[in-house]
Amino acid sequence: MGYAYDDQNIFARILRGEIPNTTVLETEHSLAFRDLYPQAPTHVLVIPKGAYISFDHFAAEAPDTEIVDFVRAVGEVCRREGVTLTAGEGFRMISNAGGHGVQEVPHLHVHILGGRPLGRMLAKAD
Ligand code: DGP
Repeated sequence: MGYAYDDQNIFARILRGEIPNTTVLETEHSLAFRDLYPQAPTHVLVIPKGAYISFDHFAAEAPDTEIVDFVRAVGEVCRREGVTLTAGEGFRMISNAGGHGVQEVPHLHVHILGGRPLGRMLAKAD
């Protein structure tokens, strides 16, 4: 079974300019903007402009140019937010996928969180 992308998801609508966002960085193939419900002083979402649901979808089907652009965009956001190991105190990247990953928006996004100690990676499972 292939990947079935829903082009009515919120981030697709942001990419079409139908919903406003607070942009941190825009590149040829990627967009980074602030999470609406920040969980840390830095909470930025980085998304590819292409129609990919999840990281596995992106890794399987995106051209190399889009993958390089996306990875570089993540690094540049970290630099701009001052959370790199050269200028700051570090960060966490999270990319939720599917039901077990508790993904709410079915367009690939990486959360970049930082600006405070973030605690352990996972809370205990329910
Ligand atoms: P996830 O569970 O990984 O799919 O997280 C989706 C994130 O998207 C969540 O942290 C809240 C954020 N979010 C949802 N709707 C909007 C929106 O309209 N604008 C922005 N900037 N963020 C949103």
